[in-house]
Order: sequence, then structure tokens, then C-alpha cells
Amino acid sequence: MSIKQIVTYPDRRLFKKSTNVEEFDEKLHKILDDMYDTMSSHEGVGLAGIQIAVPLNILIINPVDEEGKQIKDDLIEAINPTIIKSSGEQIYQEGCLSVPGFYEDIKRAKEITVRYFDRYGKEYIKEYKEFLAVAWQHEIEHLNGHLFIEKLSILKRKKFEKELKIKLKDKK
Ligand code: QAP
Ligand code: CO
Repeated sequence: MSIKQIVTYPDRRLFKKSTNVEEFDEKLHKILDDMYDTMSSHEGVGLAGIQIAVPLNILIINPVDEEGKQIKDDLIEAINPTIIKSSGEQIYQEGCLSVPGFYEDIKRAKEITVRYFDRYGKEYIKEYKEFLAVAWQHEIEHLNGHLFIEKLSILKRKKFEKELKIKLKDKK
């Protein structure tokens, strides 16, 4: 179990499609465990493989409860996930560990049905709505090589690029 470095924007790796997992083995389990440790250490609620430089179709989601606590029993691990149905609309303020310090309202489907496998290769088909539907759509977008900031209006995107420039300059 170890905390990995997060791949951050504008790293080109974030814009490549990840590939399907073929073997549900120990190696996969270690990657998933590392993803959990890395996400928890940053108080994240979701993480895709590519965010720790693993270009596989894997994601984890761990929402917080009413008291803001993360419970590992609620952890979702999904291998080779696909959205098979989506409906409705909702707007939610999103952030991303790969785009630290930036948050913006994003419009997505309100309800989705997903098909995925767990770490042992067992198949699931489940429905999610509201916050969890947002998290699923955000993370699956990572697997397809996209980030939530690509959904911003031109004006908001300019605001983001401007803030990023200042941030990168301050780092030097
Ligand atoms: C994706 O996002 C998500 O900027 C997961 O400085 C977003 O965990 C799912 C984070 C919205 C559902 C709704 C972001 C941590 C965490 C930051 C995250 C930061 C530290 C983001
Ligand atoms: Co993200």
C-alpha cells in the first residue's frame, strides 16, 4: 500500500484513452489499493487509474457521509465500466485531484445505469443518481481521456487558464 504522485493538468497522459483490464490478479489489486491510499491522503472522493499514471479502465469512488467521514465499506471499485443508460440533467460543482484548487459547475445526466466488474471479475449492473451519478460520469470521463474543464464555456475556460498561469508562476 502506498501513496502515489497525482498526474496533473496539463500532463498529456490525462488526454489518452485508457485500456481494458484483462487479468483480475494481484497486480490489479495492488493498483486499486494504491489508488485508495492516494485518494484518501488528498481527501478525494473519486480517482481514475490514469491519475496515478496507470492507463487502465479502473476507477474508485468513496463518498463522505453526513459527518464528512469517508467509510471504506462504501468504497466502489469499478473495472472496465460503461454507462449503458443515462437520463435527466443536473448541475453540480466539480473539482478534480488532477486540477487542484479549481472548482466549477458542470451539467451532467441526473441518473445513469452502469455495467462494470469488481476486482475479482464479478459483473454488476447498477443505477446511480444525483451525487454518485456525477462521480461516475466524472471518473468514466477520465478513462476516455477527458477532463471536466473541457466542458466549461469559453469564458470560464479562459478564467481557468489564467488562474493556472498565475499558480504555475508562483511555484517557481
Ligand atoms: C471527482 O474529485 C468528483 O482541487 C472527484 O485541491 C467531483 O475527489 C466527483 C480534490 C465532483 C463527484 C463530484 C480537488 C482535492 C478532490 C482539489 C475529487 C483539491 C483537493 C477532488
Ligand atoms: Co477527476
